[in-house]
Amino acid sequence: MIKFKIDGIELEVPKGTTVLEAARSVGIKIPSLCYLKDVNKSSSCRVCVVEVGPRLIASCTLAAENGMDIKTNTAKVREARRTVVELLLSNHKRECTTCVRSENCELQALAKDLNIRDIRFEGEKTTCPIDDSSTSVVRDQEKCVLCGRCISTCGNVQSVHAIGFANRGFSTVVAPAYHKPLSDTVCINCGQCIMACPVGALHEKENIKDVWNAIADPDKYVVVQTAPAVRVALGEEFGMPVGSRVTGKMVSALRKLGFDKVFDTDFAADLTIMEEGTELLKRLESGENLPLMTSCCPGWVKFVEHFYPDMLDNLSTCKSPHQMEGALIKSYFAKKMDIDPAKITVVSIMPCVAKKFENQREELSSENLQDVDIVLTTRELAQMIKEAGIDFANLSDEEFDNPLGESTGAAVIFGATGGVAEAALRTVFEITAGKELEAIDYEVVRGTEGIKEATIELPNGKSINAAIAHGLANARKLLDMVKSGEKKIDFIEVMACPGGCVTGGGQPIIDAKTREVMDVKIERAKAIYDEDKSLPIRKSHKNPYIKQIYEEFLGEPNGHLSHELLHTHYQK
Ligand code: HC0
Ligand code: SF4
Ligand code: SF4
Repeated sequence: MIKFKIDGIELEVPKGTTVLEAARSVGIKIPSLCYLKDVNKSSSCRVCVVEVGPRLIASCTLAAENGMDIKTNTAKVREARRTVVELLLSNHKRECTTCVRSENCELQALAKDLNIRDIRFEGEKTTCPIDDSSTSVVRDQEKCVLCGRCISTCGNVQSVHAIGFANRGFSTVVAPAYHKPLSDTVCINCGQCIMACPVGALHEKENIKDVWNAIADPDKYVVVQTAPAVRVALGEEFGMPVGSRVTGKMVSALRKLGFDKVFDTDFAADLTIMEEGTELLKRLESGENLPLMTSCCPGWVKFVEHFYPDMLDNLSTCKSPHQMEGALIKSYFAKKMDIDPAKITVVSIMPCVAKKFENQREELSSENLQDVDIVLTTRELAQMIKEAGIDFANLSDEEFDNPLGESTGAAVIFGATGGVAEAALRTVFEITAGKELEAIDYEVVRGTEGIKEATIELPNGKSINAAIAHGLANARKLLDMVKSGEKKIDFIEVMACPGGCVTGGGQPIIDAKTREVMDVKIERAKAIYDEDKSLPIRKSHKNPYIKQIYEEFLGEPNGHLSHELLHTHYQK
């Protein structure tokens, strides 16, 4: 153990602890900007300087040593921090009142805390065109503070390396290789860089106006659907604690916004289990294209396309649930209601920015109509609710519309890593057993371990080796083990975002300080599993509307119409 002093307080910490971590552990507040727990330690911004003897040193990379006497609050420290932030602001596009991150900006908060009222330095400014080439992520280098948090996320957490530092000195910017537009790179659109960015330099491609226009158009029938993970995060945008469940209020808000029908992506998640479960049993039988890999995360699908094209046939042919839901809205529902499908606009509310890429893929349309027309993130929905002046916190609970709004607990858990696998196991196990099963909580596939494995013995004497990865660096490790023959796996679930969709790139942004004291993916996942427990039906094949849609319309899982509407194929 290391013994040392910070501001006169005697501390004992394990070797390797940084001064910043030690100080924060006893409630001493040291501001920082580039530091992001478990992701980025670069000491590039110098905001976290402390006094060590005669020197000022960045505390985020300074390991505590025996006998140190650290001072965090001297005139010299305060002045140094103020100078650093003023210099950052002197080369920052300061359009705070109209910035997408206004009031949720770590630079703005720093300037406020440090009482910066004017900027002593005015000089050259970085000029760089906005890169809005991507369907999902917009880059504005004139707001970038060069903290490197996005680069570390893309490289270390996702193992994608789509962006890095380019140029030198004052000309340094964050950019893809050869300054290519982001759309021309291996970027898989996960938006985890947005979640890491402390300022407004990275944000989602906004589609709010498109939705207002559709709602205002009398010729359009506008249907909305909501992803599993949105209901456990939307409340945070209205000051509610992380992990608040706001399903009923969300439905109520969507009706007030003017949508004609409010459906639930969870219905199609149940349907995915029927389709993908059947596909798994068939592949286990034939031994072809194993392991079966889930295909509901568009970030993951694109990752396979870029980095493991030889494994494309292993992906499930199922479209992702919100695409299935869109296809059914424009076929089954349109027919039931006698509405021309071309007049229907399907809007998906997703915790995800990759879904803004997915809905535009040619592989995901039926009869020349896009399954889903517009994708909004959880953040964009919150923005619309605020714009409409809806008092979200005081809304009463409302129910989804039917027939495409009824779902089970198995569908809700799709939002957390391991959820798709657990939902599939609940159904596959019971179908193979041919009888009702009580023990349906597969704890072994839950939790935040990067790679999880489970062998499930089926009642018919066969077994399934399942593996689950979240965060693409983990997925890469897993696939490499499968390819080398080190692991024999039958079923793989991957979600690109660490934690799964609960912490997707479209969710409310959690600042670095909060990320230090709380694991947001755990809190939101808890809410997801609580929602599952609260529902009367918790297995996809028990959803009465799923039974009905097969009887009335689809026929059987993996049948002809299912293949036409609900499945696709990704090609090299
Ligand atoms: Fe997900 Fe989904 S669970 S990808 O993570 O499968 O975005 O929440 O909507 O489509 O259902 C995201 C979340 C979904 C889909 C579902 C799946
Ligand atoms: Fe990297 Fe994901 Fe950001 Fe693309 S969206 S640059 S893959 S972190
Ligand atoms: Fe989108 Fe979920 Fe995949 Fe993240 S894990 S890219 S939020 S689908």
